[in-house]
Amino acid sequence: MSYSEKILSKSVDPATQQMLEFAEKQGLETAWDRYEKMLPQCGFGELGLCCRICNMGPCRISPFEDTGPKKGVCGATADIIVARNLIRMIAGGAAAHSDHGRDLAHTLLLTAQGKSGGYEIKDEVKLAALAKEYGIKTNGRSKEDIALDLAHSVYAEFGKQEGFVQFSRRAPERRVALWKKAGIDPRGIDREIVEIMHRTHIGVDNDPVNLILQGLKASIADGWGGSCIATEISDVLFGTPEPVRSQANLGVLKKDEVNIIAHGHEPVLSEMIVAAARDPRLLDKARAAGAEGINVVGMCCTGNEISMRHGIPIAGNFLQQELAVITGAVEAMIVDVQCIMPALGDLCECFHTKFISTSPKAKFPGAVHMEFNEEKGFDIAMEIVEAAVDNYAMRNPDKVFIPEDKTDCMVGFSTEAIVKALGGTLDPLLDAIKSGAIKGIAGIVGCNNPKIKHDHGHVALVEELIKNNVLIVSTGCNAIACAKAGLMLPEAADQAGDGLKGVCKALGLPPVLHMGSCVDISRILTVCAAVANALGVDISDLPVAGAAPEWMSEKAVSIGAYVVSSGIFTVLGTVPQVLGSPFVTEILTKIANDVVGAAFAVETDPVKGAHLMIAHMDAKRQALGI
Ligand code: MSK
Repeated sequence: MSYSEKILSKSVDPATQQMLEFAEKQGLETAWDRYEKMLPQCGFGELGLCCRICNMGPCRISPFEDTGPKKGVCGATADIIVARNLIRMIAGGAAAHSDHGRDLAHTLLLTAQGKSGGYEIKDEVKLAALAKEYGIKTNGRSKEDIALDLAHSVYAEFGKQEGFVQFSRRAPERRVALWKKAGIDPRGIDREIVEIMHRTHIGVDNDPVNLILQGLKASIADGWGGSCIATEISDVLFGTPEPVRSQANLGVLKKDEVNIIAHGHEPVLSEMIVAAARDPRLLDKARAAGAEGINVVGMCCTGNEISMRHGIPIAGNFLQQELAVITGAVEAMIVDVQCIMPALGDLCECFHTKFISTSPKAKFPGAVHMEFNEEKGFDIAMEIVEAAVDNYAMRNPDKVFIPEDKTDCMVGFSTEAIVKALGGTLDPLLDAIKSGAIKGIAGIVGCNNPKIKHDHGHVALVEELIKNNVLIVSTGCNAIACAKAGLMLPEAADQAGDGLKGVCKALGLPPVLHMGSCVDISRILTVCAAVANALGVDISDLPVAGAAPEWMSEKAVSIGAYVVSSGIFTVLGTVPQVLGSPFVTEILTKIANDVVGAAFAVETDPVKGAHLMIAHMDAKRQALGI
């Protein structure tokens, strides 16, 4: 493979290609290089057949029929080991999303008590709507009093021992009845996650079906619980997103400004960074240092959060975090939690970039720790931004290389914004689906993964779907890939099939709607529930499908599990570590249909994946008689 072929094989994104070439010339290592050094990856691990749960192991089950051990020291078979490993991934993902939700609940509580530093209740309409869902009185009460009750109620969801998670009741009644029948209606968020850890301990649950059912239960607690709380409370505190113009890709970094990247997930930190960067004193200080201003940009889901609410540009998705540092133009990489590579520490040392960790839950080698807390949110954000401004003088212009690529996009399609764009009701969308102008709706989400050409899985899948009149709702790193590819502009409707193009042109909408960060997949669930309720059917009856073309994280495993548990057929573009158990594979790809009315498929070719989704939508349309 020639040098340029090698670079082109790694990413479809021109900015990424340029930066990879630049990095290689400088001798700087990236995730792609480390991935290559890992090859061949452990075959037992790839199949999910390695068990490290107790110290009699590690045990490895032979995948070959005739040779090698078929049971671990305790007697656990491949089916048990694969199922345990899988649901431990769900526990990790559900815990991450839900702890994000808990942090938002905490911020709401402090704000209601008047103890938070710089936060306020921005969306009183949503506050009242959520209060109504929880049966909290609103008449004649201050927003702080209502928020206090709401904060206590959502906080209680985590530690509940009995009953159900309130937002799960947004699902159609038939779906809830099905969850109850299957024993997977979650009682409390933390309880279901803890129960996974208990059941997967040596010598507890050794029935793969029973294990996977608990995995689904915890995932529902994530999607309809922890993630939903994160989304809804973020909207109350920071405003429910509305369509706004933004830009995406590394070209949003500016040569003559103090560049600050906010990377991670929770808007509690990034909202304050955005506010602090607008402070006149810091702006003056930046100018005094020779910069023309302070340029805050986002990365990964933090990028999605601040872009949706403020139009702040997004520098890139997961695999671009190191490339952003390699531009040599970043004064501070400010991180909180999730999807932050520990490799950033060593890399930042090659440049002047300050790598600033802020969460007591997430410390990194080589990072300066400036601990954030909500009581002093704005003040701490001011200190962090000031550290970035002070660092501008340390930039070496000879090391700066910023690719020019950046693409305009329209982001901010919360559920409320979509309904507003449709004229206040879902009817135009339902009519377009019934008439066939829109064949169906696809939720495309998830990460990047060096196992697949960067952004190719995302963009090729989405392009094929819109060509076939499938409306896309997108979050996470897929949303960033689509934004960079120009698919989040109303003009992108020209790439869609005639039916979808007509709908988009009539409403001024892009064919790919940016619905937010990973936790905002809860918005997609809410839209699906609303459409199903409007049609009087279950979510599994709708012509909808999901996909995670380049997924890699445990959060993505939990997302896939709750999307399927909600009745949505889901295509995975990278292979999950389950193939060591044909039985578990069959549960996930076939038997799940009998339990939750949906299942997974694995297809590494994104165009073929799109056609699996289209065939599924066609079958659902036929069953509905539309
Ligand atoms: S950031 S979980 S790499 S989508 Fe939410 Fe992207 Fe996946 Fe992280």
